[in-house]
Amino acid sequence: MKALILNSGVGSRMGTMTARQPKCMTNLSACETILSRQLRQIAAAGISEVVVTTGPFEQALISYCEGLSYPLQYTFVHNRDYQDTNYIYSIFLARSHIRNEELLLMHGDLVMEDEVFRQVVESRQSCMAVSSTAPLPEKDFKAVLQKGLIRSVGVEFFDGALSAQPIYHLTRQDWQIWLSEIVRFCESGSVSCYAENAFNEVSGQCRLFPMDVRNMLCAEIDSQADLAVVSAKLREVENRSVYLCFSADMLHGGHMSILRKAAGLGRVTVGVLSDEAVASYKRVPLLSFTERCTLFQNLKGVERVVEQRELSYRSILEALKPDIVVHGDNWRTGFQEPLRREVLEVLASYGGRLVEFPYADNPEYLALEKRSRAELSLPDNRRGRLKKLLGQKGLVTAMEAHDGLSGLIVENTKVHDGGKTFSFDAMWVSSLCDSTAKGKPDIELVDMTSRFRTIDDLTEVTTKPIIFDGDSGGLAEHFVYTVRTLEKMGVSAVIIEDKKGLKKNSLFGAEAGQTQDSIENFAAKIAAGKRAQKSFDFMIIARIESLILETGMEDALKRAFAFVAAGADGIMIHSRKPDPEEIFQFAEEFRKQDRHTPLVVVPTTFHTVTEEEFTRRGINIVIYANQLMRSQVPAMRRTAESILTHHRAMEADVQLMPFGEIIRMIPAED
Ligand code: SPV
Ligand code: MG
Repeated sequence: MKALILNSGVGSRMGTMTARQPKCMTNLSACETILSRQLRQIAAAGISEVVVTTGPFEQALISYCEGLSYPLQYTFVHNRDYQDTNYIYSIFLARSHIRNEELLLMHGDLVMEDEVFRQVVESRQSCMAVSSTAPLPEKDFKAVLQKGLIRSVGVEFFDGALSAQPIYHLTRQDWQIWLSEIVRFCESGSVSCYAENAFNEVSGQCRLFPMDVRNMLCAEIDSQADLAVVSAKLREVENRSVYLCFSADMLHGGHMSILRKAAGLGRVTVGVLSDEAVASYKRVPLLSFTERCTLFQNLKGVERVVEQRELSYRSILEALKPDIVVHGDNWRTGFQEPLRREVLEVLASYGGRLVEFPYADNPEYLALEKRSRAELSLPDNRRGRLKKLLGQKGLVTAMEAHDGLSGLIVENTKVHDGGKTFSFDAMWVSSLCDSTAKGKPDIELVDMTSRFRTIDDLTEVTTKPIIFDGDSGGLAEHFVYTVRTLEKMGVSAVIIEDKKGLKKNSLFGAEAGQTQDSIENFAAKIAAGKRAQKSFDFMIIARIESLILETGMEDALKRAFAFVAAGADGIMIHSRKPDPEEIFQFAEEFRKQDRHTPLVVVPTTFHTVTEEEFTRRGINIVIYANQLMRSQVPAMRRTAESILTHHRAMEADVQLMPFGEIIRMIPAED
């Protein structure tokens, strides 16, 4: 695309300001003239060739353009008869340079905000800037529309017309039609009228669309009074505060494009979403919050970076009160729709506005996101994430997964509520559910090789950190190998319980004839595991069975401190009472002496306690140890019974999910 700027006019209404230089060299501010602003906008849009028609003070204009050092190639076309002709004749003189081109045509005294310029340049169709909100000017251009297209442009139209500004984006085809008519006009001596008179003759053959800029700044400067008004409006525009929020940890063209557009609207503040908020609705960011802040701080056009703690914009908007919030239009539907509604409500409360740009759904960007997920699933990356989460979050939640499919449910289930998004942080590979899925009792009968296969199935299709239920850990001599294998597989933590002999599930309690290991033995096993560990971030968590086996609170606490001293990275305290009191008491006593070691609970029986209360009681990890399996068993049984009862499948169908939906949960490799 080429740009054509018409600068042959005398600008007599500017008084002394045009006595020694052309009007386009009039200063809008200390560091910008009308022309330098236009050329900056042209260069920023990636247009490299500019044709400038000149009139008075041609040499001054040429030197000025060249002195600006924009990456632009200029062609200057002088209209010697500028006193006696109009710009239709200047275009005629320039015709050989602009024939057969897609053209950006603009008057040299036009000042517009970057957003107007961008919209005109990026239009796919021929267009002219109009305003549906501006009052009709007495002497300036107005446009008359017919069937959504511009039919006539001139100063003489009033009825049903819109205020119009002479900046056009013209397709090669439309421009060819108009230019031919300009040539015909000039060759027949019509050189003192507007180029638009020629357009009006052929507008029926063109498809010139109105580009409604409403009350954005787009104005010609004809007089010193115009200059004062436009300069003031420009200052206002450039001081407008613009806010947009990013969760990205990898920047692509789509992000740069929306940032550029935002910068065209004013001074940009970027909100960087907290790690926790990003993880809740998308995935754990590959770059930490601080790194992501640095990324944005160093981008051109970003004036300030702030933290946006939650997905909801309410508190940040109430604090910053930006004039404009910018967002992609993809949030008009789906889970972000309530967020958008809230933004509109807050903006309305103080007179701000929302500007939405088309969302870039580029397959390359989707591929980048896929690569990030793949990155997250790699062992080295996944392993350390539990420790990181513990550092970032008040409470980490883990849900049981016993095969690839239940892993996908844990990975992808999200609940959107009140502008927040909730999802599980981690996966628990339960010995109980892993055994049950195989129809086996939970007595360390399913051997480690088989348990590792379950982990393999999970790591292949998910990215969330894994906490492995290591039962008693077996012999210390075996446990050291288990630790190494788990680390290698990218598991984040193993929890081993202080039992010995034939281990039974804790929910059976002391009646099942279970025996607790001695403190010394178990502490030695933990210490051996810690010595064997190769990576820095793998965690060995000691599980205390004293409350299950009813050996008392004192014993539980004594063990906890001994196991921490032996190197345990966390303590899991278990109970099978519906009343959470003994868990709370343990946490309280433990925290008196140890404020940092993570505490883990499995609230299967004491399920009334909320996550919020656990957080208050000093708990760090809540494991939902068996709920997915317990929901699948009755569903399967109901279906089996229904088919046996009715001797067909139809009656069961209402409770079944169509397989198409199940398949959609399974990631496809491409
Ligand atoms: C498991 O899920 O296998 C556990 C927790 O060990 S519990 O069943 O509560 O003992
Ligand atoms: Mg278990």
